Amino acid sequence: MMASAAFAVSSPAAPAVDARSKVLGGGKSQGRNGCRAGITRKVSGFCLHMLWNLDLQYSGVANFGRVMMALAVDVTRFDGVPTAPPDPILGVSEAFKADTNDLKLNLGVGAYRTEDLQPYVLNVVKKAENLMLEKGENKEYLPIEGLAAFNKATAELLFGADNPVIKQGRVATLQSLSGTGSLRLAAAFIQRYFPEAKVLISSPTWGNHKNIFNDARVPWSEYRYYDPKTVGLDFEGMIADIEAAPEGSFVLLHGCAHNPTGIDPTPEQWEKIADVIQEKKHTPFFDVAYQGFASGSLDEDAFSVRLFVQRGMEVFVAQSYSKNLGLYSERIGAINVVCSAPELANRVKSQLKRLARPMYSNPPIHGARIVANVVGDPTLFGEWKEEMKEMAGRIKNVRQKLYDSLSAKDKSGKDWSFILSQIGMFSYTGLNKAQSDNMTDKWHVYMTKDGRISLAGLSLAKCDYLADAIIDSFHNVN
Ligand code: KET
Repeated sequence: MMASAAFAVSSPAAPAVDARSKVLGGGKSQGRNGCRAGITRKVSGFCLHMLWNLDLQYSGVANFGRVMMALAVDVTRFDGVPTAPPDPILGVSEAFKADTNDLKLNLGVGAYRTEDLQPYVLNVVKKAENLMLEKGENKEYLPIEGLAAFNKATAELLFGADNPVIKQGRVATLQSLSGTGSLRLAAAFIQRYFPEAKVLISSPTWGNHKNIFNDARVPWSEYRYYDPKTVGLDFEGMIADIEAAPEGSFVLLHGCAHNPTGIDPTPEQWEKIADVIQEKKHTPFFDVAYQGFASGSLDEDAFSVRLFVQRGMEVFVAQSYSKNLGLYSERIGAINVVCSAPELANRVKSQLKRLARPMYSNPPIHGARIVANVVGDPTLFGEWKEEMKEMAGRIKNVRQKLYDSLSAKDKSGKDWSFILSQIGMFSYTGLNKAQSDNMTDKWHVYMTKDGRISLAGLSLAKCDYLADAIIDSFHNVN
């Protein structure tokens, strides 16, 4: 392998010793001898011999690239590393960028766009950032647990400032790397302290949930959630599966705006879910990535979490500010663990810190300050709620318009009203993989292959076009 590659070096050229020595591990200052020492460490005697001869015979730099290539082939450790498939959600954005057609529409990732389909930085975020600049704050490391003002604000936003669990100091809150990082940290905690326990995940769920628990080596199984026949919640199936799971499992629940289905349990159904989780001594684990985005109200969207907490249960909650404050790339969120005693919360927190330290040491400060400033300032807090209502309202408008367009254009009599009963950023269209492929290949509509479309990436002006694409894909592709 190496031999044939090395023999390919044929035209006269000087070995660029400095550069080659970098590749081979001998530093510039070591000169030729250093280079050879590097070679001796990394390649076979035969190759060493070949290169030594080249050194003596050739001058110029033209050949250097080929020599280097030959060595790179020989020394690789990566032969056994296959190319990973693109991410089912973030990979869609990459494919969208590469499409040059003017009609293209990105309904893949759940990221809010304006009516002009542009990314949106909230005004309150800009104001909070200006405040930060004015104060001239520094960039020192945060403690492992994050910014104290953020941790206080985020727990209060989630549970309600007057919630007894906060007053009694029963919540372990750690700022972490947005929703994903917070879930991952809790998964590591479960793996370490409950290695026998299983996590129950809804079927379907956000694609990354399975990756997170797989990578943390936490076993998981699915509970029924979506019923394609009713295009609604399979409540009986959900309850039966949670009931049948081994006692002491962790039950992953979407706090609101279930991703990808957009179907949430009713308050009465949440009560029953809490009943069975309590009976089976399971632990609820909420993923709250859309607080305020489902209904437009922060309190309403925290209903499920607060219900479980009010019942005196120990609860995990991962929070994200990607969507509701539009802080996607700031990676700001938190993991909260409600414990039955303050002393337990302290212990749990100390262990979460211990897990975070070797993973990423401590979290970034910028997003934490933004959240703390917005939530901590009554004026900014009020403005945020207004902006959130506007965002949630825009999504509701396109949802309605898409339904109207589909109903007007589709003459088959199909009932599209499920689109109106789904909530949050997404619509789960029921399109299968082949139909979703048709949406992309023929219509340049980028979406995930499970049939999910992000209405946050849709404008009123594009609803008719999207309706045409959906009708064509639904009726003409199997
Ligand atoms: N939970 C859910 C349910 C969720 O939809 C997302 C993101 C996250 C957590 C994590 O978000 P973070 O930015 O880590 O705070 N969902 C969108 C983006 C993504 O897949 O990463 C999406 O479903 O499009």
